[in-house]
Amino acid sequence: MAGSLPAPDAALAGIQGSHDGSAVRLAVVTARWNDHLTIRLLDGARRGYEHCGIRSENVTEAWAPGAFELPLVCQQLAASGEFDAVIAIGVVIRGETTHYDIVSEAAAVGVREAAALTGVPVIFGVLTTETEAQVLARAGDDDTNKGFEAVVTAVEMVTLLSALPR
Ligand code: DLZ
Repeated sequence: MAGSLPAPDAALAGIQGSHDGSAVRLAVVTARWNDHLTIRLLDGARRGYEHCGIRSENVTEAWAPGAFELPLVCQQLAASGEFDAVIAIGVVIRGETTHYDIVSEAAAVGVREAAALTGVPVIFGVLTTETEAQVLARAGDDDTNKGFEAVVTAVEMVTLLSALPR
């Protein structure tokens, strides 16, 4: 069973972000590998823009060849100064070779490094699974779609960082 993203909770003490994306500028980079599946995550992300009130003129979408290439594209967009957050969307499914481990680790480490190097949230919307069925269970038409969750997470990170001391 796929877990789902908990919302900010007013009962929790301490600084939290919000899901108000009305002032958030977002870049979303999607991998073309497994594009019959990544398009489902991108559809979820597009519903996420609406859910968070992100203005269409504040969204830029781009495509990368595969998950391995996502970090560099995200890093360049993050460093541009034009976006408050960047999202990497991809699907890596285990096959018969070690490629899965190499591609999924490169994507995860690279996305983390892109955020650390630029100070801009770079959200990991990459599914790494054993089967296509596991992807489909996380790429449906509801709020548990991992593309949708990636957008909500991006907005929460942007609003959280702006609420914290610099
Ligand atoms: C080569 C490869 C393989 C085997 N599997 C995937 C995958 O499941 N998901 C994905 O996004 N990309 C895959 N790729 C492509 C690599 O990400 C990369 O595009 C190529 O190795 C070229 O650098």
